Amino acid sequence: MKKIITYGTFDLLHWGHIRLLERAKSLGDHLTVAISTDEFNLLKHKEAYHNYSHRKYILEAIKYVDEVIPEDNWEQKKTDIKKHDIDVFVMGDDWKGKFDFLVEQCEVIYLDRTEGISTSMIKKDLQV
Ligand code: C2G
Repeated sequence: MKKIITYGTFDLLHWGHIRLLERAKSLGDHLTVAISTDEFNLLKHKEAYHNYSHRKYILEAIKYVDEVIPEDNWEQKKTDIKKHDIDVFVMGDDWKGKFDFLVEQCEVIYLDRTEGISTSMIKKDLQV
């Protein structure tokens, strides 16, 4: 079984996220998503509208997602890849190059980010 992993906050889930998850899953048979915890989001200078447990609940309902685990820190990727026997690490290409150090453990693929949608755009457009 070819196992894929990706990481993110996935707040206010939108079609750009779904397109990423769909393409990530199409690379293998099993997709694990590591969702940033609320505490880790603070380190990322991000404040999610939905808390971790609600973002996890939403992602677990997505047909492309097989498992959701917490992302607590920047350093856990290497151990995650080993622990979950991951074959491919996937991220949107806004992260291009940032995780190339993982190539010693698994394939690293950056997928093109979906233009025209983002969580911050949604928040801005909805501001009254
Ligand atoms: N994404 C995308 N297109 C968009 C928005 C997001 O392809 N229009 C992708 C991002 O490139 C990322 C994933 O969706 O691969 C999740 O995006 P975020 O929730 O913004 O994740 P981020 O804050 O970038 O966290 O350790 C890695 C970090 O946790 C990544």
